[in-house]
Amino acid sequence: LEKYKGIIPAFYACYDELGEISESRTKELCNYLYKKGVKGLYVGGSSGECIYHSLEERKATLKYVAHQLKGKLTLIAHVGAPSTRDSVILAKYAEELGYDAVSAIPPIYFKFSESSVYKYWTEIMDATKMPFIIYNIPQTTGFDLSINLFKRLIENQKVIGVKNSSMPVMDIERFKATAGEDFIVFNGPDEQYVSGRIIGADGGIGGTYGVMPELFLMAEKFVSAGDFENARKIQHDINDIIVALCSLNGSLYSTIKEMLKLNGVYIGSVRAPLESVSGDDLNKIAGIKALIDN
Ligand code: NAY
Repeated sequence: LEKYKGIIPAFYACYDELGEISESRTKELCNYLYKKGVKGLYVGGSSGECIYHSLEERKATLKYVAHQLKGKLTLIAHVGAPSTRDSVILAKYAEELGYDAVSAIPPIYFKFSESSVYKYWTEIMDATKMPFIIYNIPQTTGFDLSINLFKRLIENQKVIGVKNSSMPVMDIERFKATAGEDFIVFNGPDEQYVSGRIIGADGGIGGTYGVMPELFLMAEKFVSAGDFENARKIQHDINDIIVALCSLNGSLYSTIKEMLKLNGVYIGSVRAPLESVSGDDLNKIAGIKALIDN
């Protein structure tokens, strides 16, 4: 399980000038993050704008990333889709491509009972031989993974981890305490990376790692070394940056993509209804980048 322990950026959707998924730009972002020294990539999740992509587009992104980085980085495919059918299709495709693990949010839009969610995740697991990582993100899905359901799920040997994006860091501690040492808990909220690690997370998957991988890698280095004083300082800097990133008029991912442009990485903007940064707020991008560079 060592290959899952570390900094795993949530991969961004890469578009061409017309807003279509771009193979060359997807590969360019792969190379950029690979050179930064991250542990792996979480492909097609929230930051990947997966819910705005067709099945074919999601397959394309999974394929381009695998072709570029398979065997070089730990690759986790997020396959959660509105229907179980489509989630299973994506899981099988990720297995064909050689991904290390699959992961999924619970089903969305309607309210689902714990038994429906259990069934959904189990059907995805049954579809392949791959390890599975539960994705708990109650603030966007409205479904909060309970310890009872968690206990039922981890009876299945395929479940090797949980990516926990709920805000209480205590949830990380509870999942870890319930599942034991041979189980990976990923910190979800980037604003709490250091606290998540200290309370029991083995690493993290995050939407802002891609724009400041150096800072998260440094935070991780300090936490691993037991240097909490310095880890806390880096987290403080990270949080100033996240607050600034979230203060502009477009979506967070649009801001992040504008910042990447300043680093020479062009991956387009975001797909509507997500909004692009516009007007005067575009002039603030360089200032936020300066926060990272310093
Ligand atoms: C994914 O699947 O893309 C992620 O892992 C992103 C998780 C993000 N949470 C939400 C609600 O979007 O990384 C966080 C988030 O961007 C970060 O904490 C900044 O708020």
